[in-house]
Formats: sequence, structure tokens, C-alpha cells
Amino acid sequence: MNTSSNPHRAGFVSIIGKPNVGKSTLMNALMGERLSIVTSKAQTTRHRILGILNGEDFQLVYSDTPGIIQPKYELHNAMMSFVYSSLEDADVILFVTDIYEKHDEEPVVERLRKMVDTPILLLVNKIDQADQAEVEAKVEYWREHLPNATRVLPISALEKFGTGELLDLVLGYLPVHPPYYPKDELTDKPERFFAAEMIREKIFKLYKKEVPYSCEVEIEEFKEDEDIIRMRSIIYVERASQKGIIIGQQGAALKKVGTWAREEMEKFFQKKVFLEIHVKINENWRTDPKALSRFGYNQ
Ligand code: GDP
Ligand code: K
Ligand code: MG
Repeated sequence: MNTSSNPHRAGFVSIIGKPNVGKSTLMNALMGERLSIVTSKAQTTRHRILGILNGEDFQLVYSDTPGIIQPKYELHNAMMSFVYSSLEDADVILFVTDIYEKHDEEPVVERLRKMVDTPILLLVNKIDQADQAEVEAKVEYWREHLPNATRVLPISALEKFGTGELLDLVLGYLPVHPPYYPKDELTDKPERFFAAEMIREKIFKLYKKEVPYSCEVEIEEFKEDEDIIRMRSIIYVERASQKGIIIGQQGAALKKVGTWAREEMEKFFQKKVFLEIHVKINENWRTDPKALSRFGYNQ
């Protein structure tokens, strides 16, 4: 309930940028909550993930999105359509870059140049890894190359440097509007989505090369009791050889995934978790429209 005398403000804030610049880290920092999975590998985030930050007289709806890439297969097309749809309904755009970014002219910069009606806050992230001169050079570069960016701000999402000021700045751009979602909601995705994401994160962290990209995770059963949540999950892989890798010698590798994911889930849900994981083959799911739609990549 809005008990203050200020009018209620609400709006959508899109977090976009290349893979690995720190978009998910930034959303988690701004939310004060670990909603989006973070790994050092590109293309970890596959969906548009909403983080809803509620204040007495505001509601800020962040969209964390997959990194902008040149699509190579159907799954990528779906991922990029999440990015572009999140630009369309944005009230504020957070365009995240980092101090390592190579400045090849990309289609998204072209697109942002044309978005003159939406405030664009261009963030130069990871400044904890750079000296002042490097940071200034990046800021200068972006002022020239994206002149319609409303502000160019150096930040560190990891160290939460500049993120408090960023939040204040974003709030200033929110239009007067009633809330879009119930005021006690944190996200639009169900709990089982986050459970699946936690398993996927551990897969990204524990396996090499192509294997994590070939995995999709589904929570087949999610039963919440008073003091325990029981889950049955399936890891889908594309080929039999990958199934062997995921399971490992006498199940050792899969056991690691399970233990680590369960610990994470217990923190997130604040409850004991019983987690069962099975591995199944779904041939070429990344290019199969039916499988993609079943896994929630509807375009
Ligand atoms: P995304 O792909 O853009 O969502 O990037 P992630 O949030 O998954 O982060 C990619 C990697 O960059 C992870 O290893 C993060 O820990 C790291 N990272 C993110 N923000 C910062 C930062 O401000 N400083 C440093 N040093 N690393 C960061
Ligand atoms: K990443
Ligand atoms: Mg991400």
C-alpha cells in the first residue's frame, strides 16, 4: 500500500549487453537477491528473467537477458528474441559494457542509436579490474560512439561500486504508474524455474566445453511440505556420450552437481531440500522447435 504522499512510480528496466559483461551480477546486486545465475561462461542466461524491486511508492521491474550474440542455432534465435522484446517495453535501458570490451560495431549499438525516446544508461562494468586512465578512455569512447546515451557510468557490479547511485538514478526515470505486479512479488517465474536454473548453473561450473550448452534442466515434480521440498529433476542432453559425461565414474560427477545444487536451493528456499536427478537424452533439442517450445523458449 502506498502510504507516502508521493505518486506511485513503476516501470521496466532492461539490462542488455554482450555475453559475460556482468548483466546477471548487476541485476542481483540491484535486487539484493541472487535471482539470476552467474558463471564465467558466455550464454549462461537463456531466458528473460524478471527481478521485481518493490518500494513503498515504486515498483521497478528489471529484465535480465541473454548476452547479445550472432545466432548460430534455433535456441539462439529464441534467446535474441527475449533481448529485443525486452527493449521494446523498456522505460529505461541499462546497456552494460565492460572494460575488456572489444569495440566491433555491433547491431545492438546501431539499434540503440535510434532509440532516442528511452533513457539509456551506459555502464562500464568491472572497473575494479582497471586503472583510472583505462576507465576514462572507455567512458570517452562510449560518449562518442553512443551520443544518445543519457549517462555513461563506471561501475563494479561485483564490488557493488556505483550500484546504489545507479538505483537512485533509475528510480528518477520511472513514470508515474500503478504497480504491474503484486507488491510482494519478486519475480514472474515459478519457484521450479529457479530450482532448474541452480542445477544448470552447477553444470556450467562443473563440466567443460560444449557439454553445458547441450544440457537443459526440467523439474518434473516440486512438492513443498511444511519443512521440506522434494524435487525430481531431469537433465536432458543431446547425445548418449554426453549422458556418460554428466553421470561420470560411478555417478561421481552427477553426485557433485546434486550436492552443490541442493545446498544452493536450501539457502534460496530457506528449507530442507530432497533432490533427485535423472539424465535423459533428447536428441538435438537445441534445434528442434517442439523441444524448444516444451522447454519454454517460445518466440
Ligand atoms: P552476463 O553474462 O553478462 O550475465 O555476466 P555474469 O553476471 O554471468 O558475469 C560474468 C563473469 O563476470 C562472472 O565471472 C562474474 O563474476 C564476473 N563479473 C561480473 N561483474 C563483475 C565486476 O564488476 N568485476 C569483476 N571483476 N568481475 C565481474
Ligand atoms: K555469463
Ligand atoms: Mg547472464
